[in-house]
Parts: sequence; structure tokens; C-alpha cells
Amino acid sequence: FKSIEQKWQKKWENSKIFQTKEKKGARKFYSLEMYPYPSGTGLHMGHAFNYTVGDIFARMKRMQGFNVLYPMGYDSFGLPAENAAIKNGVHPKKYTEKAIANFIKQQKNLGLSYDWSRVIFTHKPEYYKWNQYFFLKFLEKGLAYRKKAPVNWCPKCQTVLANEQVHQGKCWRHQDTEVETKNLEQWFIRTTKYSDELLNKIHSLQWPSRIKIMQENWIGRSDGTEIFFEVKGEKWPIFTTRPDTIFGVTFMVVSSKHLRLMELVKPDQKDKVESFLKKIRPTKQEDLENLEKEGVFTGSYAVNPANNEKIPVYTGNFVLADYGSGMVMAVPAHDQRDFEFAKKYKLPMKLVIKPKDKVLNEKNLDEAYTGPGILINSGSFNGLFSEQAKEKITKALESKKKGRRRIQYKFRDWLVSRQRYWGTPIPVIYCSSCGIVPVPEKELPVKLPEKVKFGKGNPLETDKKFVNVKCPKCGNKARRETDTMDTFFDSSWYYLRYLDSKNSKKPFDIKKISYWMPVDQYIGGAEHATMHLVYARFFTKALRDLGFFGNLKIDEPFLKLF
Ligand code: ANZ
Ligand code: ZN
Ligand code: ZN
Repeated sequence: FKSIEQKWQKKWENSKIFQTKEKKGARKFYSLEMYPYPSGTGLHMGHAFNYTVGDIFARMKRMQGFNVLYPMGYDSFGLPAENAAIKNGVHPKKYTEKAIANFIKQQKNLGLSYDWSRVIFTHKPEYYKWNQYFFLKFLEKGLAYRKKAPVNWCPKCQTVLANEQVHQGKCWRHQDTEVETKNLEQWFIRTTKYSDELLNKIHSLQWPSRIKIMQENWIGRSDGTEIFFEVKGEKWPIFTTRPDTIFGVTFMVVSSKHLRLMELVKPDQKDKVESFLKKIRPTKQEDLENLEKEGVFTGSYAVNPANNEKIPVYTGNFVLADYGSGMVMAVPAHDQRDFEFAKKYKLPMKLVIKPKDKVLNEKNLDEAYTGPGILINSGSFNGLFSEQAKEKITKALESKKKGRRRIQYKFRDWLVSRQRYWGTPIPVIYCSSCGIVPVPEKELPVKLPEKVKFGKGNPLETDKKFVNVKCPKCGNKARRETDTMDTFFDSSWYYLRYLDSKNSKKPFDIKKISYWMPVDQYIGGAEHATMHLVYARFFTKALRDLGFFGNLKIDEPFLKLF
């Protein structure tokens, strides 16, 4: 067996039978597998499974007469290589390249029918140069920006993470580490510009419905109303999907992580609020239901725009700082979270929705009534059904300029900067007089320096030659960005680079895109439903709108997913 296997594999390689070119007239088929992170331990059975399925499929398509593109590459930047470097004293580059050689050997042994001439390695400057190039294009168009925000920090990885990389409050790389919240200035990609399209086009994809549903929920569209409540003479917005319950508001809750919380805290409540803030832990969207709801009074009052009632403003752990406006109107009779909070702190409840088939009493509710019904205790809106009342109340608020219709998404902009070494350097320079200055395109790639010290903090900061540069604009002393890009940036467009992997002038040629795109069959792990598969869809749309595909109508990267 061994000798037969070797004989034929050699023959395939020498005759280049798996190498592919664009062929006029031939029906193309782009068959792609999620490329691997080359770990030091070699292929695991999951890889062998995934790639064997893909190989069988590609061979079948060839037999059916298709001109099949079937490439392979390596997602070779990333934290594990850097951690191994710290632990074992090997440079991440050396560690990675050894791992890649082993992967290739194993994959070749399996006889996988890849077109090896197109192979890509994302840690090579010939590849990551284009990451930097795209980043600069995004920056130019406002699709990349820097802001201070509450962000996810993994103490074990010693870096910030994107929302997609926090799973049940833990880091995606290790389920034993709680992610913390820090207020830091970071680089973001404006993925939310495409929330609408990302959601609306999902139905057109031939993907497993479970993956589509996960992605839909991740983007999470809510249709609701923004309502302005006056607090200390200023209008504070809240987001609600239940404007029909506005007469039932008995208190307000502002997130304990709200950047402007302290403006609402009266001096005599300051100590109480501060000791509360010290004791609570960060909250994530998915813990909201089970969390013990806690809070304290801020000392301020809000005015309900529907009836001018004065209501107390609390701060609480169950309101997210980065959803809606970070503040809620609390309706304890009809919202379970508000109900639990009101019970705990003995706050009043007011019924404003009457269910069809039950009689409720606000003195002895066991839980919030969250269903629809007929409005009561709601002034001129009494007697309306809740769905109608949502419309009418929103309209009434709109006419008084105290509210407006609003579509809200759970989806957040993608945090892409990482305080780590083994990734693509972000191509910007900070100058004390010019501010953020992009590295001029002709100076790309900004190469990752090799002689750095590993151990504490970001190794890039230890390379003075890398850090201390001249401002490209004014020529004065300036500082280079030391953060690197999330490696999901690399995997967001690698399927385009396979089409033209050796092009040194452009990321890819449009003629090749026109022939091969989109990917006809994609094969890979479900764990990417709300990570890679979101980012890659965003990238395709953003590159399309930046004109990278000319007049081609390429809206989606992956038609079918297995
Ligand atoms: C008042 C109300 C009354 C609500 C009621 C619900 C029921 P989704 O579907 O998730 O969009 N909310 C708004 N901003 C929030 C934040 N930053 N953190 C936590 N909760 C927040 O849900 C929207 C509802 O979630 C909003 O509607 C608000 O509570 C709450 F009987 O407003 B509701
Ligand atoms: Zn981590
Ligand atoms: Zn300058």
C-alpha cells in the first residue's frame, strides 16, 4: 500500500494534475474548506474528516466535468504560536513554519487533491500587506475608526477581544476564563453599517438553517421606539420594544457601565453608588435572564413624557451599556427583569396591559405579564390593543418630538486591535501635531519586526526602531501603532487571494474574481457561525462597495455551506 500510494502521489505532483486555471467555456466550480490554524500538534481528526469530505467532493465535481478550484492555505498568525514562544523560547515564526511543514506533509500523505501552487500563508508579508492595504481603504472611507468604549478584556490572553469571541461570558480560546470589561481606546471596523444587508441576504444562502438562525440572532434586529425622558433638564433617550407600556413605567434604570452615569448621581448618593459599582461583575447579553438583578438609587428623577410623572432613576447591573442607549424605562408589571428588580427593592408596579383571559392584580403578581392585551390606566389610549397602541403612542410621541421609531441591532462593530505580537501590524502612526496618520501606501507592508522581547505586555513595544518613527505628514518625531489585527481579519478575504495568490501589484485581479467567485461549496466548522462567517460576509460587501469587484455583482462569498 505504501509504495502504491507514494508512486501515485508523486505522479500527481509531477504531472500537476490538480493545478487549475481559468478556462473559457468550462463550467467552474470553487470548492473551499476553512483553512486551518497550523497548531504545533499537527492535524487532528476534525481536520482529517473535514478535508477528506472536501477532497471527495472536489474529485466528484472534476469527474462531472467541472473546472474545479480546490486550494489550501494556512491561517498562520495567532496567539497560540506566541504563547508557545513565551513558554518554550522558540520564535513564533519558527514555531509556525515548522508546524506548517508538518501540516503540509500530513495533508499530502492523505492524498488531498489541492492545487498546491496557490497555497497562502497569512503570516507572510506578501499576504498581510493586503490586510494593511484594506485597513487603510477602510480608514479612508470611515469603515475603520478608533474610539474609547467598554471592551472585553481577557486576562489570560492579555488582550481585548471582539464580541464574537466572547462565548457565555468566557474567552473563546479557553472556557475557564471570565472576560472583564475595560474602558479602552481601540480600533473598530464598522460592520454595523451592513447589519441590514447581512440580515436580509441570509435567506438567499444555501446554508444549514441552524447556522443561519444563529447568525440572524447574533445580528438581532429589534423594531421599537426611542423615547426621550427628561432628567436634570436634559433629554435622555431609552430604547423600548413596548411603547404601549409607557404608562406603566415606575422607575428608570441606567447601566452601571454607562459612561455618563456619574452625571446622574446626586452627591448624597455618591458613596452608595460607588460601593455598588465596586462589587458588581460585568454583564453580558446572554446572562441577563439568570442574573440576580441589583442596583441603587442615583438620587435623580426623570419625567415620563406620556404623563409628566416624576420617577426615580436607578443604576443597575442588568442594563447593558452598549445596547440601545444604555438606559431603560422600567415597567415591572410587564417586564420580568424589571419585575425582579422592583420586588427586591419594593418599588411600585402598575398594570397597564389587561390579558384577554385572566384578571391580574398588581398587589399580588407572581411574575410580569409580558403578553399582549388591552390597555388600561393609560389615559386616552385605554381600550386599544397593544399592537395598535404601540403605533399610536409612538406617533403621539413623534408629534411632540419626544420619541421616534427606531430599529436596533444587537450586532456591534468589530473590535480588531489586539495587544499582541503575532499578527498584522496596524498601519498607522500617531503624531502629536497631526494626530492619526495612515502609513503611505507605497511604504506597505509595515513588516513585523523579528527581534523583539517576549514576556511582558506587547513585544512590539520593546522594539524602539519599530516604535519611534517620523510622522509621514510633518516629519516630526512620532509613534507607530503597536497593536496588531485580529487574525479573523486575515480569514475574511483569503478565499479571494487564492484566485490570484502571487499577485504583487494588487490583492487580486478582477478577471480572476469574475471567473471564480463566489465560492460554490464551503466546508467547515459550525463554531464559526457567528465569527468568521459574519466577518467574511461583511468583507465581501465592503470590498464590493469600495469598487474592488468593478461592476461584478458579488454580494455574498459562500453560496453553499456544509
Ligand atoms: C420597556 C419595556 C416594557 C420593555 C415591557 C420590555 C417589556 P430586545 O428585544 O432585546 O431589543 N432594554 C433596552 N435597552 C436595554 C439595555 N441596554 N440593556 C438591557 N435591556 C434593555 O428588547 C428590548 C427591550 O429590552 C426594551 O423594551 C427594554 O425593555 C430592554 F413590558 O422597555 B423594554
Ligand atoms: Zn483568552
Ligand atoms: Zn505630524
